[in-house]
Amino acid sequence: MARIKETYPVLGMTCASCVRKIETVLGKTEGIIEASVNFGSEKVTVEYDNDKIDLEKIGKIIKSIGYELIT
Ligand SMILES: [Cu+2]
Repeated sequence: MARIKETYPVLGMTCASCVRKIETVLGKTEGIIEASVNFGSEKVTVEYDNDKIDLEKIGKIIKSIGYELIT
């Protein structure tokens, strides 16, 4: 298990339900240990197992629900 914890900007959020949506979707994703979004700073902190998922895949998931992860 290769745990990585990083923070990246995320674009496209307009309200608190955007925050919940991103946290919920990431939280249900295999390999993601914890995800928390800060609406004020427009950033997501994600802790994941790099053996199961990588940053590119996380970015694609975020994109699929309408937001953009800046890495
Ligand atoms: Cu919203």
